This record gives sequence, structure tokens and C-alpha cells, in this order.
Amino acid sequence: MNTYKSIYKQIKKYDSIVIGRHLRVDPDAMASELALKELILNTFKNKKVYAIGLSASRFKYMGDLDKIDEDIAKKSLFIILDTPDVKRVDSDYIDEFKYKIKIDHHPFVEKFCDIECINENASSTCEMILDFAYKMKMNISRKCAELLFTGIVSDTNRFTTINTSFKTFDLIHKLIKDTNIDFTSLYDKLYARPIKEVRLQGYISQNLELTDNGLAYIKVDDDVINQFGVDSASPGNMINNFNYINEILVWVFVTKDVKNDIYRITMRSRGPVINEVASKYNGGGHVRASGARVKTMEEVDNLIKDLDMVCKDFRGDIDENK
Ligand SMILES: [Mn+2]
Repeated sequence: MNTYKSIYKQIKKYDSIVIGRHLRVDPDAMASELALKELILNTFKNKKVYAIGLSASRFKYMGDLDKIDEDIAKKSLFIILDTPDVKRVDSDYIDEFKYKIKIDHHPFVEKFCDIECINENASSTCEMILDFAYKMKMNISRKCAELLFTGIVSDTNRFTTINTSFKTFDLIHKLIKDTNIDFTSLYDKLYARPIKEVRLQGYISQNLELTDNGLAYIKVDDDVINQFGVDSASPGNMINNFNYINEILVWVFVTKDVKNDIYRITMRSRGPVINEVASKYNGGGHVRASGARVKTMEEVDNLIKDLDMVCKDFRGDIDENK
């Protein structure tokens, strides 16, 4: 509560506020920054508020993003959302801002802001923004409510993730009651996808490698990406669809990011802790939802081996004679 108060005080103090989030935008990051912008504009008159970062066409429906320059950065308060470490911040001016605030639900990685509001138990950054809005008695518009609902539903994978709590439902219940949003109509925008991606999903299902320890993995090479006419980020974007498969404890999708000449690895878990392995390979994230980027296929293979061991340990199958 005290942290909320100090954040609110800074928002009140600055006439120019820039809101940012992590690289490779996802619905929670996008919705939280646009919702916070709405909240501030609806609560305070005469403030300049910018929501920044690289846009993605599939989130265009949520709203437009803003551009800033160095002069704006120099006089602004910066609020960075959903981002635990400085290297993942989607802004060129991170060192220029006058004052910085972090609001995040990822496990702590490093301190890089003047105020850091971290709640690892929150289901999403949108949940934290919603909690903040209610506690600080801010004006929640319908547009803002729709954004926050979308972000929470997406980051909790429809209220199935481990951080979905009584508080999540409590806040959502209040939000729907207060704003009367037509929430079922929002799923269409969030979940509708082209048939070529469904076909790619079929390909992944057919070709997943499965170990005895419950690790599933696939390396989707560029020919396959081109064959299906999809984007190299597509496999990673559909990884949540592979939850609740009896034989699979941890699943890993590997794609090549040709532009940056690296392998991009997305991983999920139904039990074992995987972010520790991810951080060993230039990555990180949540306990059961992480990502990593490596330069060589050898590192990819080592990561897969490490995750296989994590699965083995989780099942308690360790041969004690070794
Ligand atoms: Mn998030």
C-alpha cells in the first residue's frame, strides 16, 4: 500500500509520463501499458502520457502506441511494466528518464528503478494495475476495464496458472460489476487465429520428440516456418496450447531468429521449476513459463538435456548409485 502511495505521488508530480514494457510484446505487457495510460489520463487533467514500444499487428486492436524522443525522456517519469531486467526494456532512452518506477510480477532479477513494486504472487501485471487503480480510487473506464480483463485472462491462460488466486477473481468480479463490460466478446479478439497457424500446430503435435522423463521438444527450422507461411515467433506464441498432456511435464519449442542469428527457445512446465535452467542460457522468466536465447545448436542441445534432468529429478527417478 505504501509503495502504491509513493507511485501515485510521483504520477501526480510529473506532467510528462512515459510508460514502457518488455521487448517482444505480449497481451499482458501491451494491455497494462495502455490501461495505465488510460487510468492516468482519466484521473488527472493536463498530463502528457506516452505508451511506448514496438507494436505488433496482432495487438493493434488494443490501441495505438506512442513515439518519444530524448527531450521527452529527459523531463519524464518512466513507468516500466512487466519487465524484471533492464536488458528486456523496450526503449532506447532508459538512462535518460528523470525518475523510474517498476511494476512487475516476474521473479526479481535486478534493481534498475527508483521505486520497484514487485509482486511475484500476482497473476499478471494487469492484475497489479487493477489493484493499484482500486486502492488509489482512480477512474476506470470501460476501455481500461476491457484491456485489464484481456491482460489477466491471457497471462493466467484463462485462470489456469498457479498464480491465479482468490484476489484475481475478487478484482475481476469487482471490475465486471463496476464497468459492465461485455467480457465474453473479448475472447474472439484475443484467441482467433489464422488456419495456417492451426496447421502448424498440427505439425508440431505430429513431430514433438518425447523423452522417458516427460520432456517434449521440437526444433522448428526455417523451411517449416516458410512452408506454413507463418512467422518464426508463431511456435512460441502457441506454446500454451500444449498444456495438459499426460506424457508431458515440460515442453520446449526452438526456432531460429534469422535476423538476429540466434536460437529462440520458449518453454513451459506443468510442475518442474524451469526458470533456473532458462537463466543459465541467457534467459529467464516465471517458474513455469520461461524463455531463452542462445547462439549455437550445441547450447540448445545442452539446455534440452538440462531440462530433461529437471524432469527426471521432479519425478524422483534419480538412481542413487550414480
Ligand atoms: Mn506478464
